[in-house]
Amino acid sequence: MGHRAAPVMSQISLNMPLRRIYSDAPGRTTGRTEGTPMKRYSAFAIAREAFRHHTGWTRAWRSPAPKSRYDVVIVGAGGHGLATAYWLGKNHGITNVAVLEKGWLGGGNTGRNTTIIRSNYLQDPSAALYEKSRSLFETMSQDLNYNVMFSPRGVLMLAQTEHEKRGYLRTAHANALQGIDTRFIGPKEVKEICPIMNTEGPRYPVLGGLWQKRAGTARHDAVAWGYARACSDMGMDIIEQCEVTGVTRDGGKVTGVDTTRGRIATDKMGIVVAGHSGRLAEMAGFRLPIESVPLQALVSEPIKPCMDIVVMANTVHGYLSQSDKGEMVIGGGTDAYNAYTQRGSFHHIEETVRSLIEIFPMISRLKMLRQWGGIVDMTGDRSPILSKTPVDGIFINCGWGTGGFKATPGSGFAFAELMATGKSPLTDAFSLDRFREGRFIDESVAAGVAH
Ligand code: FAD
Ligand code: PYC
Repeated sequence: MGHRAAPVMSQISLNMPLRRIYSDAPGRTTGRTEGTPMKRYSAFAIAREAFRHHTGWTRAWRSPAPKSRYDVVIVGAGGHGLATAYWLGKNHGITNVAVLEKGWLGGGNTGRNTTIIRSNYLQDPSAALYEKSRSLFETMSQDLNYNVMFSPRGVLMLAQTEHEKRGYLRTAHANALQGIDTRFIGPKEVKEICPIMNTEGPRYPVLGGLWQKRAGTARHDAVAWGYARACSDMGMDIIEQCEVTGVTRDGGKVTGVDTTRGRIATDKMGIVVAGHSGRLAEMAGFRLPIESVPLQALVSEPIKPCMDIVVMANTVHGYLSQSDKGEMVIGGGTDAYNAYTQRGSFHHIEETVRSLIEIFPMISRLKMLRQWGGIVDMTGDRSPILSKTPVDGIFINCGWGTGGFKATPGSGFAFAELMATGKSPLTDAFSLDRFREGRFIDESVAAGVAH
């Protein structure tokens, strides 16, 4: 059993469902018992296990039955929910916490995204939040003692119209004032950085791009697994296959949740369920300015290394990077209808690939290996909501839309502060009130994905 806790990253493909890797075989018990400290991963541990046929690995996180009451209940064991729990324990000493997950942890958008991390946003509150997050990715592997494979390979957002060029020049100036290291580069430098690109047309020649050298990618599942392991080690309960089906209240105050594994009492609750936020809010008795839409991605068969940066081309609605295994990771815009199904329409894949072939003609010969979709939660201003709610004791973290993976550690850091203390400088601007008061944080350009 223990060997399942030692992920061999190179053997795990991007977006492979977690349950195929760590599936809970019936009748098995956890390798770790309550209170046993987790074993540190190290070069020495790998060597030791190699000598004893990997029989000594323990499970990365416990699988407990729910207790009847917790100080804090987090709904949703995606990256943001787990990061919130982690920072509640680490920064605020709150460890009597349950993270409830209706499926398997990381099986939502966290395990379905294309892992792009950057902080080149326009507005000050967003720049602060995304840059905090990007900087936390730099030390995450060490902080969690878990290799999240952060790869600061650089992200380039192409300008292919004069309008887009002006927009990115503006962002570069704003980023300079915010202390974020981006710059606008011309077509010659674009070609030097990414030689496989066709910068000369046919429809939209490349006029330059917004270049963030310290941006990049990380292994998405590993982020969820690393946080889960650290939370479990702090004594928190991560309860999978536990769907929240109702929220109980006493007047205007939360008293607990009904779940498929029984009622759990709490007077503090964080809703962190991405595309399902509207449904949870409805259970709690309030409404959100959110629409849920499918967003999909695909990977090609693996090929030899040919591209060592991430390129996003919003005019033609596509983006591209190469995974460590050699697959070309491809995505486009959202599907144009609301839905809760985790798949997208086929014509969308065709449009995305057709557009990208103009910029990367060499991908025309590749076969698609697999395709998948997630449900993203879109706000009108394309900025997230990190906020108290009309129900006392309930906090909401949602609205990350097409771009929340990059925000995972920073979102957890800030949301934990909000939940623990009632206030966080990083979340102030992102409250629900902004929709009533007209304080929108317009990030439709920085979102970088057509919608
Ligand atoms: P999730 O990971 O979706 O976690 C929410 C969890 O809540 C889920 O596990 C779900 O099962 C659970 N849940 C829902 N309802 C209930 C319930 N009733 N009871 C219990 N649990 C429940 N962002 C980037 O920054 N860069 C990218 O390159 C990028 N690419 C993307 C590509 C695709 C195809 C998709 C779909 C998204 C992409 N994103 C990207 C967006 C990013 O994936 C999300 O913003 C982010 O992962 C959201 O994380 P989360 O933890 O909030 O949500
Ligand atoms: O937010 O950078 C992003 C992104 C890229 C692909 C999907 N979202």
